[in-house]
Amino acid sequence: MENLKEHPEIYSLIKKEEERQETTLCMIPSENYCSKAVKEATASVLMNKYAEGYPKKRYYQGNVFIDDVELITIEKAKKLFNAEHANVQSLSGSPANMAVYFALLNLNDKVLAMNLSHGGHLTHGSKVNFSGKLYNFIEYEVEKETEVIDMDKIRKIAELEKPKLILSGFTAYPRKIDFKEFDDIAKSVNAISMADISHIAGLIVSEAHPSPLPFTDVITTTTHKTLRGPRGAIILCKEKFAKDIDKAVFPGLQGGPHENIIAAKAVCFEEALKPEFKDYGKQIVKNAKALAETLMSENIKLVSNGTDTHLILIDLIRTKSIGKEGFGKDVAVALEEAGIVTNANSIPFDTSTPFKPSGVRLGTSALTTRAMKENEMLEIGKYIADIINNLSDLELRQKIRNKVLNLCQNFPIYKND
Ligand code: DSN
Repeated sequence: MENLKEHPEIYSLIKKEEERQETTLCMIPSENYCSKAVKEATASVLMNKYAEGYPKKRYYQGNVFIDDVELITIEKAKKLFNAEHANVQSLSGSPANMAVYFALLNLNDKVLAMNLSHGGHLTHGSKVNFSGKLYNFIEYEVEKETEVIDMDKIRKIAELEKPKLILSGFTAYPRKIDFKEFDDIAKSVNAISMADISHIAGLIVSEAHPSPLPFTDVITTTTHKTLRGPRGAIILCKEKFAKDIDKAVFPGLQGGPHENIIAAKAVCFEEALKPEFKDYGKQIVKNAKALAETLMSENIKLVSNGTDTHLILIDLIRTKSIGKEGFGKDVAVALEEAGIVTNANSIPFDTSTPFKPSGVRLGTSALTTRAMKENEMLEIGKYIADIINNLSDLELRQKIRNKVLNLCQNFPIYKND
């Protein structure tokens, strides 16, 4: 970053952020550390080029190499996910979901999706989001007893409501998703099946979670979570939806695609096609299970009592040492002081507000990228439990901070590559 030194304010903040990432444990389940190759593609001269349109059908000259970049990315996306069609231009997860709705729905059409505080996403029909304002979203939820979705209930809602689209795929749900059953339900009521696999795409391509392909009609995914690529998204679909999806992305919603990011997506897909990525995805789940077991053995209550994925949701209301609603943020702040970066999150049937939620969301994908395994999860699980079970002990946070620093030094992200 020699040239960036001429811009000292930004240079020094980037250096500080680099140091923060190296010296803390990233346990936000939607984050990861991309490879140096992904970073290099992102920072390349492809940044300079306008390429409105699609390969071989551009509105600007000079796209001879850019066309190849995008075509290669499309082919790799199709191969990685076993998809009929891929649009790789979506800027991120929300625009990708927006493009699907714009392509396949009319305003006010009925969509069946998961409630936000039960694990859905803002773009899955939240009232404060364009999705909830423009379309008629009806919701399913997890069961109170098991905190898992009941497919029979979802089928009944679908039969009664006859939605035009049924959406699966979640942002705060620790359990396996039965995409086949979702698709069957959609087919039985003549609805389009859609899966937003943003969180678990890396697990799917590692065969650590069943895939919604090739049977689901439309799939969206971000590329920067468990998939470990650049910040962005893609849309995969059956050939019969391809034209409508492409038209919705451009010219419907977006202008010039970010071809530097598209190249970085190709690098990410190439990395994910390698056999070692399968080991990575499987290790993410092993790590999450080890962490979940440790937390539960230390009397920390987990939503659904465990995990099948990369994600763990702590229920602080039913964790004895807290036992009250609204403590998610306090716990997330305490953990950050100890160098463990998580996020406060609502839990199913949360009695508190989204601004003061009662849960904490954890994930193991970034730590697994650092080559941490089950032993490290046991250690980190104990640190997390100690902090939660002794929330007013400021000295303890500092002691754990030092241990976390040591752990980070032993598992560098970029420094020793
Ligand atoms: N912000 C993402 C997450 O953290 O799950 C979803 O968009």
